[in-house]
Order: sequence, then structure tokens, then C-alpha cells
Amino acid sequence: MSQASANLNIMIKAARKASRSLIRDFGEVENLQVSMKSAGDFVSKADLKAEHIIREELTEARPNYGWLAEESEEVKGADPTRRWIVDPLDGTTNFLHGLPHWAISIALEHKGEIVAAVVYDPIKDEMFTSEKGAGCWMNDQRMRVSGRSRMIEMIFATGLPFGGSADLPETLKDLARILPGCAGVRRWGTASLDLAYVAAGRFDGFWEHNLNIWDVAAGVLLVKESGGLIEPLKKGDNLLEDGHIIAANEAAFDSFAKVIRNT
Ligand code: LIP
Repeated sequence: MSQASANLNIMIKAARKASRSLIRDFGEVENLQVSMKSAGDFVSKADLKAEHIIREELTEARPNYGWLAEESEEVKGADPTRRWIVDPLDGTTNFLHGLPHWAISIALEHKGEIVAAVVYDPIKDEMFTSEKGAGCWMNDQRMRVSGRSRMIEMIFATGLPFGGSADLPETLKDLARILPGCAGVRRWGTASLDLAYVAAGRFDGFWEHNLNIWDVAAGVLLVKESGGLIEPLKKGDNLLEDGHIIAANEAAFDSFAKVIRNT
């Protein structure tokens, strides 16, 4: 990215620092597979450690900003207009199973809108960044959403509900409608990267029910700044807060949304 702001540089630095701790812990996970309980506890600690590192970096640099993250209580900032929204380890289940597809997601919100975003995949060393009005970047390369417009050529990403989630029937209906008319659906388990991949044109679209704000906050800006469209799945919902999301390149959005929304 050519002209990163001071805030974006702080976010990148925090993501890189936390990634070093996560990479070390990821290397250990394989040795712990004998007991899922010990692996689970270890990964929760890795997650907390990463969050602690990010928090230290961000709050030291910007003590007035608010803080919202997956592993801790929300803290209101002295500046009520700005807050960090952080998922220190998105794709926890992948991490726990030794699957090399997880990310650190950091967003800066100003007056209810995301103005800067970082999604970092340390395994592939892919740093997706964006600032409002400045485009979307992966390392030094400018990102654009895909140009495909024929549904039958498109690949979509989603998340599948697990552990008895009430969203299962709805998601199965979504899949029954979308699968016959597209080139495939992927479930890779890291929503922030799913959105980054839409921004990079790797996936043509993404939808998922019931996500948390820290899973999507950074990805929302990446998609917008790479020329994509992103909306709440249910019209009238709040895009960041309500957790039901649909995103795609502009040419595909209407036909994709029609199928998923069943309208
Ligand atoms: C996970 C997401 C994943 C989604 C899960 C979960 P976590 O985040 O990124 O794609 O399907 O519901 O929210 O828990 O690994 O940070």
C-alpha cells in the first residue's frame, strides 16, 4: 500500500507482532492432538495471548479509542467516536486442527463506519489492508473483486452451522438453491478471509448467517474498497451488528442475492 495512514501502520504492526506468537503456538498444536481438551485449552491461551499483544500495541498508540474484541469485555474510549474491533484468531477451529487457514482481523470504526482494516494470514504472509477511499491491497498489490457475471462460473464461500446451531435448516435451504446453478461453494472456516478473498477476486461472493462483528468488521471495508457490494442478508438489519451478511462483485450481486434471499 503506497500511503498508509499512521493508524493503518499501527494496525499492521500489531497484527505482525501477534502473528509471531500465533505462528509459534500453531507449530506446537500438532504435538497436542492426543488430547482435544489440552489442545483446546492451549489454543484458548494462544488466542488470549494474541489479543493481549494487539491490545497493548493499539492502546499504547491510541489510548483514547474504544476496544471491542472476541476474548474480552468491551471498553468505551474517552473518544466515543472511535473504536478498535478485533478478532485475534479468526478460524480457531482450523487452528486447533492444525489446518493452515486462519487470520488476525483488526478494524477501526469511526462514527459507526469502518475506516481502516487489516486481515492478516500469517501462514501465507498475505496482509490484506484497506482505508476508506484508498482501495484494497494485498501486500503491495491492489485488489479488485472478480469480473465474473455468469453464476454458473462462480464460486461462493459460506459458513456451515455447527454444534446444533439453529441456523442449520436455513443454511441447507440456501445451499439447495445455490448449488445447482454455480461452480461450487466453499466452507473454509475463516469469515474474515472469506471476505478478503471476495475482495481479491478469489471468491465471487460470500454469505453467512450469525457472524460476530469482529468476524466481519475488517472484511466489510476490504470488499467495499475493492469494488464489491456488501449488505445485510436481511434488509433493514445493521450490516455490522446483526451478523447476517451477503457480499459479491457488483455484476453478480443482484442474481446471487436473489437466490440467497429467495426473493
Ligand atoms: C469463526 C468464523 C467462521 C464462522 C464461525 C466462527 P472464530 O470465527 O470465522 O468462518 O463460520 O461461525 O465465527 O470463532 O474462529 O473466531
